[in-house]
Amino acid sequence: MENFGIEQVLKNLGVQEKNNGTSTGSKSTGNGEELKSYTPVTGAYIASVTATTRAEYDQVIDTAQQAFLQWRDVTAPMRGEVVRQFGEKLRAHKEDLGKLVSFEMGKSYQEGLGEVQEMIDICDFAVGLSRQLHGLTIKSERPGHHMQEQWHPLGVVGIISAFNFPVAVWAWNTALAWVCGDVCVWKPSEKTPLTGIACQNLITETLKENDMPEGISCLINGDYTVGEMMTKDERVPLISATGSIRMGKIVGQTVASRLGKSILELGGNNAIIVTPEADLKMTVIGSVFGAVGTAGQRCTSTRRIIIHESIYDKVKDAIVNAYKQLRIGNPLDETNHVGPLIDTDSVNNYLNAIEAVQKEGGKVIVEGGVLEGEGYESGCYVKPCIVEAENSYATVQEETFAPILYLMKYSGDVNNAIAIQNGVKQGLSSAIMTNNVQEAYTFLSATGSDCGIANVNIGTSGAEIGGAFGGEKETGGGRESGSDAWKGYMRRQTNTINYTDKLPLAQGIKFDL
Ligand code: UN1
Repeated sequence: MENFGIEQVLKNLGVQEKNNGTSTGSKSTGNGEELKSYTPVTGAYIASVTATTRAEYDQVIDTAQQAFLQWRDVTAPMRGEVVRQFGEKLRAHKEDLGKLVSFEMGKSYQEGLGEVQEMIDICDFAVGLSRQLHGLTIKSERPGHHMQEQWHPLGVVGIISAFNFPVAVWAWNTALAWVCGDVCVWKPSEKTPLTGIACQNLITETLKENDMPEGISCLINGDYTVGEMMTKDERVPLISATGSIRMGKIVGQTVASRLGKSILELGGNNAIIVTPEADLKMTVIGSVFGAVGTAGQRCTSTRRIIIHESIYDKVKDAIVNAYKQLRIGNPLDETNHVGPLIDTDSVNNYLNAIEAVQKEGGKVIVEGGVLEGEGYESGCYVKPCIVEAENSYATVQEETFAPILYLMKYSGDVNNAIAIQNGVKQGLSSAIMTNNVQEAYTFLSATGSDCGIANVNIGTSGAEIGGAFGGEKETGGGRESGSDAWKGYMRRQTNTINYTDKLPLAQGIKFDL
């Protein structure tokens, strides 16, 4: 393995040469098959984790259930205190964890640090929340009666996360779930198991320092068959899954068939509308970062730019020119803008999409392709590519997790652009670039964007943790992170308390004995 200081980083984070991929907080040897982690940065092998066996999984759930019995009784502000301390550990290890994210997943070091910052921010948010898990009081129709609504913990929460945000998405879920009194079982992507080990080590330390039971944070590893153990398991009342629409449909249906709850955060097909009143400079920065940041592997990445015909050529030329400045290469080198795709399967999907869209009539205006030669040995580095295309093309309708940007024109008023923007099955993120208040508010109105996220004069990616994160339609409808997303991790209970010595019935029903 080439050395980017990664050996030291792994050591600092307690990641070994061979790791037990199954953990309830104590160390033991895993029995399952070895999952090997390779970096897309150089193609080198980093380390391995064992996949979770059925027997190990059952033990994990047992331990988690035991832990829940204690954890739900710890006061919410005390649970918040534990999460606060976890946030402190993340602060202390921000550089190490950011570097490991960058090395194992391939995003730029800046973005790796940004991802750890999102974890720290959601911990802070959860700490505040731990004193604000508010219910309601409700006026009763009966004299001498009081009604209220309370929120109680659910139990074991299963978290399935994707490779592209290997640590932040786990934190959005787990920090909230913990202050809510739930315990969590996490299955990270099999493409990024080592960042999972590093996070589990940090939380295990925090729990031990607080004398909290093993099992509040559990880790399992493996392919979809391991995920399926959880989705089918009635002992896991909530599954929160982030990933492809294909995966989400299977997870959603499996969990629904046992009437469990799920939070699904699936694919996007995010567009920026550029109107004649857009600021060109902001449009270019927002579009280019949205399309090539994380090598187009965010669920919020910008896939489509819908430009008014009157300014189409100007905007197109400005974006094409900006693409000429992009530096592609080792993401740990901070002068590079674009790192590698996660693996060669992803590279093939990228190549296939470029070929397919051309067959449908798409015109490539910034050439794609796989980079070869020194520094590109992993075979995962590709050129961000731009295609002029129609929204109706099958390829444009699909989310390809790679830096391919589709440009398209609209004519007439902003409603025509909104119709194109909404004319896909996904509904995660959307944006409009305009300084015209009528256009902006039309876009945000009930007849505007149909996405979970709709921005004005900001790109489609890079959401802050304070808002609820997720989308509509095939994006799955789930909400994670800020606002009142915490309610998804709790069960609601309605209480009616009678403080009289009479028992009047609701709806005025008379029942005298
Ligand atoms: C994802 O790609 O799954 O809004 C999450 C963003 C990030 C999160 C993306 N804060 O781009």
